[in-house]
Amino acid sequence: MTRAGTVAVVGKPNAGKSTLLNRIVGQKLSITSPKPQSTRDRVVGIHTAGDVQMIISDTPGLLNPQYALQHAMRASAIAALGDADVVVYITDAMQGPPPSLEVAANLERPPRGIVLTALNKVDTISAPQRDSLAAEIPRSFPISALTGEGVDSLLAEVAQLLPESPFFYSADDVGVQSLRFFASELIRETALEQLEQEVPYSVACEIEEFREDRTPVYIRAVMYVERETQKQILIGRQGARIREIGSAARKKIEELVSGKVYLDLWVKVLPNWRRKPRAMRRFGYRLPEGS
Ligand SMILES: Nc1nc2c(ncn2[C@@H]2O[C@H](COP(=O)(O)OP(=O)(O)O)[C@@H](O)[C@H]2O)c(=O)[nH]1
Ligand SMILES: [Mg+2]
Repeated sequence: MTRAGTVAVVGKPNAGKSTLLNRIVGQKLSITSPKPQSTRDRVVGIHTAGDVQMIISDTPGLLNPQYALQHAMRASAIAALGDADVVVYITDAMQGPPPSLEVAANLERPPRGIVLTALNKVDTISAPQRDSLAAEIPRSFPISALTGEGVDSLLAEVAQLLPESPFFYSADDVGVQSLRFFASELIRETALEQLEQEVPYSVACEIEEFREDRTPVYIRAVMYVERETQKQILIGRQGARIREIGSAARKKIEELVSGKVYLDLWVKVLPNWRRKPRAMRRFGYRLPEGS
């Protein structure tokens, strides 16, 4: 008899959702960043151990949407939440006792699945603080997505709660999204690392060509920004910034495809794309129904 089901990792921006997904699947599937709102759409990881298979969705941070892209991000998180057999509500333990998921996510009703609270970043607080916090919050698990502490206990509980079911994926699958998707995310992550303040939030990455049949693998990608001034920043003095982003991103993509890559990276302006549903769809961000 096997168990299999869906798990949604949800929580506020920067709580450590993507770090937790990567920890669980043992690979860097989802981009992480000290800057909030790095995850824009769900990233799905598969974790199979023994007779249990978890299909885990990392989601964008729950926040009050201000513009179209944030509406799409919230909708993506809410959809994953609604689909899940088990919800892992992840909070930053440094911030003390969290509000309930319903309050944090502004939900009208509790989700269908069972909610476990993961009190993350316990590596940043003392053991007594950790223990009293865990005692205070029902069904909570003190963890550190960064060090791995407590993650096995959390997973053991999740496993117990999943329904009896055949596996949905083969036992050695880790991700389900395309190499194109992961490559564009790695380019965006590199832009987040190398750029200050508002600019990286305005970056969307589109893969125009991905030729795996060539050696090195040929990838042509465009980073779209919202304004001409952002384009200048992204390109940098005499192209220094774009070259650095390109070279760092290329190394990450080479790990992903286990081979040499030629990354042909461009910058273009698409004015105010984060507020434009059509532009967002083109970048693969799904808008909530009816918009
Ligand atoms: N100290 C500490 N930092 C963490 C932990 N988990 C995540 N972080 C950091 O918190 C930041 C946000 O993490 P990320 O996974 O991108 O958060 P997300 O927005 O919820 O997906 C990153 O700088 C992570 O390295 C943890 O357990 N301990
Ligand atoms: Mg994230």
